[in-house]
Amino acid sequence: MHEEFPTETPAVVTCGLPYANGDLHVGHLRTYVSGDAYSRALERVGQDVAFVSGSDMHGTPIAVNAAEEGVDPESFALEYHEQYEETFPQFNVEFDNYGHTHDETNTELTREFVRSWIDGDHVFEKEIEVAWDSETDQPLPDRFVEGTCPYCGEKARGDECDEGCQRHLEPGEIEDPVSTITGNPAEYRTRPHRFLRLSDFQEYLKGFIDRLEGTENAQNQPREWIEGELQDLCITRDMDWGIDYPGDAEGDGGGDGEDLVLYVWVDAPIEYVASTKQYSERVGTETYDWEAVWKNQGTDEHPDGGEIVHVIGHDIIQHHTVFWPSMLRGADYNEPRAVMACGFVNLAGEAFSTSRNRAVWADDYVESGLHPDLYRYHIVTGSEFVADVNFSWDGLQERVNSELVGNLGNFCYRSLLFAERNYGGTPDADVSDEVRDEIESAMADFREAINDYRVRGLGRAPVELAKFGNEYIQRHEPWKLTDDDPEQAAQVIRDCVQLSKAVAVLMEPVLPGKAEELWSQLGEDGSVHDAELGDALADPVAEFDEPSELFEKIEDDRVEELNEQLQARVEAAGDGEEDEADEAAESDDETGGAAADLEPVREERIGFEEFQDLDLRVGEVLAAEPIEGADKLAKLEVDIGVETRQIVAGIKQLHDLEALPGTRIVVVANLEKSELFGVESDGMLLAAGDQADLLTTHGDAEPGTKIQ
Ligand code: B3M
Ligand code: ZN
Repeated sequence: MHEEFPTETPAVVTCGLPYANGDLHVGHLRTYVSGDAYSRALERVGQDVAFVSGSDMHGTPIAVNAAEEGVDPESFALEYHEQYEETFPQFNVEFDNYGHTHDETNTELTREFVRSWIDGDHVFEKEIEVAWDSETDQPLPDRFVEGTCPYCGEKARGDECDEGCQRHLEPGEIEDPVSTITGNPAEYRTRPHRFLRLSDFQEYLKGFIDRLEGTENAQNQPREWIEGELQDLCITRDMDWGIDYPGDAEGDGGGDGEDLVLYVWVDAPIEYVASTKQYSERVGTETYDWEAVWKNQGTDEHPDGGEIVHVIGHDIIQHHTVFWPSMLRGADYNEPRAVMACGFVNLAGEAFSTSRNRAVWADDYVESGLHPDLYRYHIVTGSEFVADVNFSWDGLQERVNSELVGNLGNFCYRSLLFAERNYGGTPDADVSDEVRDEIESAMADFREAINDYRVRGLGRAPVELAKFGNEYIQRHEPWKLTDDDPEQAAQVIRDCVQLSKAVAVLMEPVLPGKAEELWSQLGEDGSVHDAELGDALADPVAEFDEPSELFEKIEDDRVEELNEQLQARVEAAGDGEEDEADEAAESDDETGGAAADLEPVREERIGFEEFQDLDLRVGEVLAAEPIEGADKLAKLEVDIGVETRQIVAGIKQLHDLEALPGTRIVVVANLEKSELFGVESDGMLLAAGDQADLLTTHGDAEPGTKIQ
């Protein structure tokens, strides 16, 4: 449906806005580094692109934390906002604009959006029951109340089921509500509120979700919500802190309370637009026109509008694929082209715990003196973007030492050193066909990673090319050729310099600082940030100076020290009770931050006989369909060689069911039959983790083959 990148129209890449309510840790930074890398990659292929975000200043996440510290929410949030502005560049995350939701641009634009919805008759007033603390006599919006999720039964916050099904909850929906202010059971009181009628957009959303690109989770998870009954979205809250509900042309102030502000999820995504607008205003609309990107029908020059790509954590998919497109549509703005939703980050195999100080804070990393690109590489290539990823100092060391020092850095250094010593730079010879083909194929991989929204692929491309380079040098042993066959030696080294140049261009998105160093070692003028992908094959500079090593090995004692530092801090924070408030502050809003625990391996061992009791078989999915009414379940027909089985599995939202037939899976064939949602399940498929990564076979074992 969409044209491949690069397109003629301008693009914008946005990152989920961090709530300005606490220090950032290396878990939070995943989305920002990934968004930064993706937007740099788009630039490399010649796409006109802006990269924007901003701090999320409103809502109860800020109000709760500010109240706790006894400061007003505005100065509280501004302080963190300023801190974030300093932190991002320390990780080479270079936004074209980084604003915040409380500034004038966003306040104005938000009001315009809401007025458009009112004018379009998409807003209505309704009296609803809201949670109330009778002791302090105040309303309890969102995080001021906790209770049980009515959909999955897990513990939930007032507006989100953060520990369970991740659904957004409307005011009044949470069960067994308890005030987080006093700990008392909350009461309900009737209050007038404003709603955006989402059902107006239901038909539109059905089409939208089919057009949407990005990661599979963002396309699959919302399908069911969009196809089911769409609940209207309450867009006001009984609070002081936020953007005032603007009312309509008749001067309707909204509700009967002066304290009615817009729900934080109204003004937060609008900051994507506001931040782009600020960028345009700064550089001039001839350079970058925000309206060409965002406004429906774009401009004369770009009648279809631009390419909008949102990079987020997977806990806020619903907001970006159901609410946000409706909000845009209702105000006559363009829809997102893609939503890229990443998994969480674990810390050394366990969840981050900010309350127990079990976190590597952004500042810790900066103070470690390790280059920011090393973190970027570790986090971007540590797993597929959609999956959870692990950060650990040991993991970082291992990846850096083997892949960056041992492979990429080593290849470039030995190539350029040999070239400089023997030829004073690039030898006079042509690139061989083999090397040209290899570089072209790396460029193709890079383009493919962009168009498939696979950020990891962007990090892998230069490393794979360097790996080829090392093999190529080993195979040709140019040091033996300089005397015997000088022409051949020059040819090989010419190839290696070309490969190094290509590596520099390809590594720029994920390793931008190091790419710049390599670029200058190659004697290139200007910045690699202005290079195009095609420069990978352009002639290298004839003369350059003696190179230095790009990367330094991380020594064991350094890692030990960093681990000890983390350990000492966790111990200092004590195992004591986590205080409630910290818990509320925790995992906030991580845009890809907090995570599920990795369970320790079970101590108790089983005998081989016990393992043999399991009849595990290779199966092939013949058909897969959703089970109506069930949130997560799908019904599969699976060929297990000896027969066809019907298996029920909780993968409905996690996989594109239509794409499953033909997939090899692993089935527990002798599990007792069971009934799920009234459907018989005869066997179980094996899958890893909460994203249900399906186990499959590496070779071509036939259905029915026993697994041993
Ligand atoms: N501030 C943080 C979160 O829920 C929230 C994101 C807003 S993006 C428009 O992850
Ligand atoms: Zn739930």
